[in-house]
Amino acid sequence: MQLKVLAFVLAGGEGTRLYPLTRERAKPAVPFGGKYRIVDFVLSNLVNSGIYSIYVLIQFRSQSLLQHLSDGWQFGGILKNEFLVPVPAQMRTKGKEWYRGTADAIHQNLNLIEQSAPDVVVVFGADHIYRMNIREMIEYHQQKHADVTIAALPTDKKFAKDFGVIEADSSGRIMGFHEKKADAPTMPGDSSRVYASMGNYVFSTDILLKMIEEDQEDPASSHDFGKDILPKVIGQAEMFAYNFNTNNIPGEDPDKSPYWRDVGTLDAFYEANMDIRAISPELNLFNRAWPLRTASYPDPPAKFAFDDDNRRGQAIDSVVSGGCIISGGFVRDSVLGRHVFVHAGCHIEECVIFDNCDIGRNAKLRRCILQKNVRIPEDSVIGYDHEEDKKHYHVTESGIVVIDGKRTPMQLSTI
Ligand code: ADQ
Repeated sequence: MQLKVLAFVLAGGEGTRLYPLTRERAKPAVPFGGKYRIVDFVLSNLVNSGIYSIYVLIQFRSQSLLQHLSDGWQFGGILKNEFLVPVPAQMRTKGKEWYRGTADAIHQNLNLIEQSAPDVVVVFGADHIYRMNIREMIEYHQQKHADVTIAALPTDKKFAKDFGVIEADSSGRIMGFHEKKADAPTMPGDSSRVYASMGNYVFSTDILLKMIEEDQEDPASSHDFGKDILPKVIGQAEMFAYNFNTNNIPGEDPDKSPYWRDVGTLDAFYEANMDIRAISPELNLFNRAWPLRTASYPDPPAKFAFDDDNRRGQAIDSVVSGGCIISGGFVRDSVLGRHVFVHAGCHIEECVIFDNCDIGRNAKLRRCILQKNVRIPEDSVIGYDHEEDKKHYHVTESGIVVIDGKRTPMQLSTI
């Protein structure tokens, strides 16, 4: 395959349903799985697939995301075809507006496509937890002589209202696209499932440019791929669905369905974190042939110690990041970010803990998400009595307690 590929990562989503995790940061910058951020999944998928020409389109509350990209991802500079550049809205529209929708985000950056003249443009969201060999999707796009290829996944029909639903024939040819409609058609021969768009697209460049320009002329359009463009171009372009279940990742069991989660809600976010902690986890981060890349921090390795009363510090079925100290506390079924200190006598069960938290002696925590820099006082009990928890914290429908922390203090130059 000798194709020039340009990637756009749509990282401008507000992520309102993940509030309060998104109060200070865009959804792609939300920490995940200990030391990672959500955006690391799509970026690793691109880089592991050999795609190094990447623009990341950013918008809402982008400082934390920018910091993360500069800490870990801004490679390039030596080879011209290797770059990862964050791009805020360019105000190229007549009204000089922010990105009005996903297609407008591409429109405002058409110059980047024109000046690099790629054969194909891949436009991927930044909001999902998944591993995908994007090279296979591009090969499929070529084999089908497609203009547009959409990654798709058979999904329970009750989720039709949350996704773009694709109608395709047995060859994968797309006959219809229904954005977030509860009554969207189910899959042929399977009335329990719909074929959901993953919001990841491969476009042949000429068609993308034409579609985007035409959409800009439409005063009724909200300039979104799913809402406006894809339903409109059915029949006018060669469109194919790429079945994500056929995707193969080097080093993974080919008989196992690939992992993909939309972590749009706090409960879904929590469950996806839980998927990495077991001894044989649903989402395995230990595949060295397909590493999940992220910023590298100079953290010391995690440490486990006896406390003064000779109690063991231990963590079972858990993920523990660099810089953590478990001193005589017990951690089970949890995901610990960087530099978490678990003091003597603590009992932590089924928790997701972001960086720099400190859990005071003898505290008991169950089914909690702790944001960065949380200090839990000694002897606290959280996650056992939701009526009490609700007085102090955000508690989700399924009973996950979300605890807010303080902002990370920045070290300034002193002169
Ligand atoms: P949604 O889940 O509603 O549907 P959307 O809010 O459009 O997704 O966000 C798609 C991606 O674009 C996300 O990665 C988001 O961060 C980013 N984004 C959103 N607005 C942006 C903007 N103005 N500028 C830059 N980036 C922006 C979409 C599709 C559905 C599909 C689901 C799969 O429309 O058809 O089923 O994704 O989750």
